[in-house]
Amino acid sequence: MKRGEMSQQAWRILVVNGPNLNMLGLREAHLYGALTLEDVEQLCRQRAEGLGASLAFMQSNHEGVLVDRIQQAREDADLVIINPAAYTHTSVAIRDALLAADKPVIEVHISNIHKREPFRHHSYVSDIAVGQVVGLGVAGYGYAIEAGVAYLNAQQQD
Ligand code: DHK
Repeated sequence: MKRGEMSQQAWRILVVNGPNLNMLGLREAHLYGALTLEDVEQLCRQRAEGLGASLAFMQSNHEGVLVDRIQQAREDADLVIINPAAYTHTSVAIRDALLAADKPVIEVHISNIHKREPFRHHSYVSDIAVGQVVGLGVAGYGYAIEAGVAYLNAQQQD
């Protein structure tokens, strides 16, 4: 049975959030906005539901916890949407976990990392991702879900 089609199994989307994103709504509102992580989860659930996809949503401040959950995506997800936050710029382990999961990846950043400090310009994820959504605020998570479902549907037709 093919996923992502009416009356058949839904695409399974995993949304992964890295360190300090639990502080959304409190931290540096000029960069990250006023909405909380709970608001982001609700936005993601609504968008996924509208597209007939299922959603798992997680956040951790711990690299190993993120690695464990990403590895699990090999079995329980069709697409990984990830905002690795600070680990974007440091973590070979998260990159390797994404490669091991072997699922399409979309990278999200709330702020425009390319307009910020030089150490934020490099991402360990971007060259293994289908694409990036950067600098469009938390709305970027919704755009990533839309783009991800479109990508999965297109892949299925190939
Ligand atoms: C979030 C963070 O916490 C930073 O460490 C990244 C990213 C940028 C974001 O824009 O969502 O550099």
